[in-house]
Formats: sequence, C-alpha cells, structure tokens
Amino acid sequence: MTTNQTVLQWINQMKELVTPDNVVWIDGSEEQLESLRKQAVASGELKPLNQEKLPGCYLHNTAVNDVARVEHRTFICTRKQDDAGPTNNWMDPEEAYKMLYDIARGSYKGRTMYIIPYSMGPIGSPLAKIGIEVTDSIYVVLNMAIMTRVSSKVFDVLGDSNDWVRGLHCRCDINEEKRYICHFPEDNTIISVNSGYGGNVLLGKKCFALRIASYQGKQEKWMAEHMLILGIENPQGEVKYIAAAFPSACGKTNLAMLIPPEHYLKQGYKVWCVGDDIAWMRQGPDGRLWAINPENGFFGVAPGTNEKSNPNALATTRKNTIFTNVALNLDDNTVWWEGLDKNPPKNALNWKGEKYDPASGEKLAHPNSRFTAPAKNCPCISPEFESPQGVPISAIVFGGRRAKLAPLVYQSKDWENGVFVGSIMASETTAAATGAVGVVRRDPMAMLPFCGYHMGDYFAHWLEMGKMLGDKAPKIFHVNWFRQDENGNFIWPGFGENMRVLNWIIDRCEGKVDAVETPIGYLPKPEDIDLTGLDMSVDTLKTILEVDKDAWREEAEGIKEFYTKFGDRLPAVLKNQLDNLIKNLA
Ligand code: GTP
Ligand code: SPV
Ligand code: MN
Repeated sequence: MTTNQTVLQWINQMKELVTPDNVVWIDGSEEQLESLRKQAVASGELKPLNQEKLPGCYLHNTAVNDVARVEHRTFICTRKQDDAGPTNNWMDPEEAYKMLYDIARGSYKGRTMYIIPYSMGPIGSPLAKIGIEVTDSIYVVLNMAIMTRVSSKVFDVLGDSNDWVRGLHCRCDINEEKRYICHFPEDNTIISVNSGYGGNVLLGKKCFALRIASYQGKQEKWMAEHMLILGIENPQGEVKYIAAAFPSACGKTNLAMLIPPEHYLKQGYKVWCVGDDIAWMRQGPDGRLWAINPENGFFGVAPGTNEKSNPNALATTRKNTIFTNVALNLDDNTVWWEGLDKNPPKNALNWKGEKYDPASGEKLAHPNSRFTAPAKNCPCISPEFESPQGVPISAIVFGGRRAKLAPLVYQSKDWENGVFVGSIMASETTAAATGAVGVVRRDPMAMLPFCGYHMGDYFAHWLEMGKMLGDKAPKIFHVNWFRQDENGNFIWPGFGENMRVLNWIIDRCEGKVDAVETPIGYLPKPEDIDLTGLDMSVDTLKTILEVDKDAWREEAEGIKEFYTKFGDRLPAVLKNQLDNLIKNLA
C-alpha cells in the first residue's frame, strides 16, 4: 500500500514485537469494512441491531472494568520530567518503552494485526495530519473508520515524509493493573495497552488530536483544542463561527447540534455543526484564526440524548452507528439509555449484557455509554465540514459545570484576560473518566486531561497566539448552563435555549450590544438576553447574572493555590491577571 520506508520499518518493528498470525492493511473500502463487521458479529464482538429501525447499526459491550478514560494511567513520556508539567503523569521514555514492549510482546499471537492509515482533517488539507494505528481489535478498526478518514489515499499525501503519528494498540487481556495510555510527543508515538474503551484506544482522538497535536501546535504555532465548532447563520444568510471548550460530558455535542427556539427559526436563524469535540486552529492568510474539525464522526454520550434535548444527535445515530455500553431492548432489538424516553424496556439486557431486573433500580445503560456515528449523518452538518481551509472563528467560549458561582455568561476584557478566564476554568467531574463524579476541579481550557506538555507553557502559547492574531483575535467568553437552585434543579433550561446566549455573544463580537462591567468581565444586561417564548422571569435570570464578590474572593484563593503548581513556568501575565481580579473584588 505504501513504499514509505519510515512506515514500513516501523510496521516491521511492531510485527516483530507483537507477532501476529495475520496482517491486514485497512484501505477504508466498504467491502473490507463489511467483511470485518461480519467477522465481528460471528465472534460476538458486535451485535447487529434491528436492521429496519437501525440499518447498519451494531451494539458493543466493553469489559466491565473498561468503560471510560483512565486519567491515572495516562502518561506523557518526555525526556525531561518538567516538560510534562505538574498536571500530567510522567514516565521516562526509555523506561516506558521497555515496560510497554514487555506487555505488548507476543500479544497478537493467534490474532490479526490491522494497520489503519488515517487522516485527521480532510485528506490533503493544509491543517490536516496523518496517523497510522496498529490494532488487534476489529471494534477499533470499525470505530476509526467512522471517526477519522481511513483511506489508502493518505499515503499519496504522505509520500516519503516521516511526518506521521505512530499508534500501537494492544488489547492484551484488558487487565486494569497493566493498562497504560502512553504518549511520546518527542517522537510522535502513542502506545495503548490493556483497554478496549474509545478514548483509550481510538488513538486518532484524544491521544493524537489533542495530546500529541497540542505539542505539535506549540512548535508549529497553531492550536489543538478540546472544542466544538458551530456556525450561526442569521436571517441575512451570514454565518459566524464559534469554538467552545467544555470538559468531557459538559455539553459540547449538544451545543454543536443545537436547534434554535421557535421564534429564531421563524426569523431564519440556523445553526450548523462543524465539530463536536476537537478543533485544530491556525492563523489564516487573512490574519484571522481558522479552524477545522479533525474528526469525521461523533463519539457522543448516549444518556440524556433524546428527541427534545438533541434531535440532531438522535437522527445522526439512526444508521451506520456503533453503540457502546447502552442497553439492548430484547423485544425489538433496538437500543435504550437513560433519558431517551420515559419507557425503559422491561425485557432488556443492561450495558453489561445481563438480563435486566426492573426492580434492581440499577441503570440500564452505563452513564458513559456512547454512540459512534458518521458526521455526514448529522442533519445540521455544516456545508463547510469538508472545507480544507476550515472556518474563521469569531468567538471562543469556555464553559464548565458549576452548580454555583459562575454566571450564565460573561465576556473577558481582552485576549490576555480571556486566557486567564480559560486558565481558571473549573468544572464538576463526570463519568467520562474513571474516578469520583461531581467533584469540582480546575480544568484549564477543558484540557487538563489532554494537554501533551507543561500547562504553564501551554498558557504561554495561548498568549503568543493572541499576540500573533492581534486585533483579528476572536473574542473570549465564559458560559455556565449548569447553575442549580436550592433544590438542585438547573435554573437555566439549556440545550436549544442556549441559542439565546450565543446570540448575545455574536452581538458582542459585532459591537451591537452593551454590557455591564464587573470585576470578572462584561456581563449582559438582563434585558439583552432574549427570553421570548421562555417560561423564565427576568428576576430568575438575574440570579444567574450576578457576581457574588464574597464567593469570587474565595474562588480567587483557590486559583492562587492552583497557580502555585506551575512555578516559574506560569506566565507573569496570568499572575498579574489574578492580582487584578483580587484587587477588583476588594
Ligand atoms: P464528551 O464527548 O465527553 O467530550 O462530552 P460533551 O462535552 O460533548 O457533552 P454532551 O453534549 O454529550 O453532554 C453531556 C451531558 O450533559 C448529557 O447528559 C447532556 O444531556 C447534558 N447537557 C448538555 N447540554 C446541556 C445543557 O445545556 N443543560 C443541561 N442541564 N445539561 C446539558
Ligand atoms: C471525552 O471524554 O472528552 C470524550 C470521550 O470525548 S473520549 O473519546 O473517551 O475521550
Ligand atoms: Mn470530549
């Protein structure tokens, strides 16, 4: 398939290491994928679903101990420990290679090695990059074929170049004690062993498109971010693009596929989805920041997805989709998850594949159950989705899951202040990673688990990008859809209604609306958030548009403590921003 020596040599080295019985090069053709689906069905790795209601759809169950990303077993292996920074687990590259090779050695015995050439981004786009993943899992091949552009054509683009990312995945025996997700940013390599869960094994996604790519972006002056990209078309047909970073399971897929409220639709507003999880952004020839979505599909959270919350996502999953760890309705061979509708199937298998006992009170689907669906299935996929130059970004939005404190929306004062706002982001943890759920933690730019180098240097890179972009830099905002009342109910209706906030953001970018200056940034005047058709009083809205100075002073103490982690690699600009915030709150 290729004569590229750097590829062939590495493949040979991997073959000698893992000693497969067979080797199959994946060319991305439908025939080849179809024959793999058949094999996976025969082995029980995939269950075919009701082909009338869900054509081309399958169900997969992971091992019970293997249902989410494992941050404590994820490593950045740089020669100098300090280059991985205080927020990453680190291992010496030599030691890591030795340990991983010991685990991987001979592990493909009796199995097939699949070699997957793929492009992150439209094949040949100046913003795209190439990877090759070697795996012994058909599930991984089939998911990669949805999530990335898998094709022998990537070798035409690659030519003789050595500029591609190596990825070795070995299922081994899914032993948690020997599970490692290791990144070697200094040699473009990823090794993942003993897992079969998406974020740990679809190596194009978090491992390459964020951890390795963030490091590449620092060297090459571009940005790899955990961001959705959406376009808002106004009634005049003009489209403005927003990139938004929220931590895992905090609403990126939902916002990216938003359907505007009725009265916006009537006026002619539309929202287009460019991406739901990752953005690669570079300064364009016109000086603005341009973004592509490097992925080709959605690996979305199933629970909570329904006809009301996200009809576009639901429609996207109605064909050619792989469901992972949802429940199987045995009556009609379809899938179900919490929040799909109010009628859980009585005759069903739960996400572990066990007969469901409705009296047990247990969940049918895993909270981190997911769908893998092709982007082109999405009813609102942007006409610019395949555009090699990407889309120009007008606004960058940070957001977290905060029951208290963070207001519905505010705008930073300028780029430097915006970088500060991103760097102090905090959010309640979710089921997307193993560990406690609902604990507030600092998650700068939603990149805490995904930055492939020292986060102090990452902040400095953001500041550099701002200097480079100058007055063409996007405006930076912060949102919080998750404020709760005393009874634990969400105050803001969220989902499609978030359009009302996006509209204020776009109006701010265009200088069309005023704002109130506060110590943390510019907040909307309550009357400037359109509440038409919404059962919400201005007084209620006001409660989520407040800056509680006492609470923020306490927050500032937490930020100060967090910042000490970065030592002298914390840019002075951010230290000054924090001092300023404290002064403004006094
Ligand atoms: P990853 O794929 O893990 O990166 O997640 P994500 O950021 O794409 O999150 P997603 O859109 O899948 O949403 C995760 C959960 O948050 C789902 O259960 C949603 O129902 C819920 N959610 C999303 N948007 C909103 C919102 O505006 N308000 C409320 N209350 N919940 C929301
Ligand atoms: C996330 O956890 O942010 C995801 C899912 O998007 S995973 O691919 O598992 O990382
Ligand atoms: Mn994500």
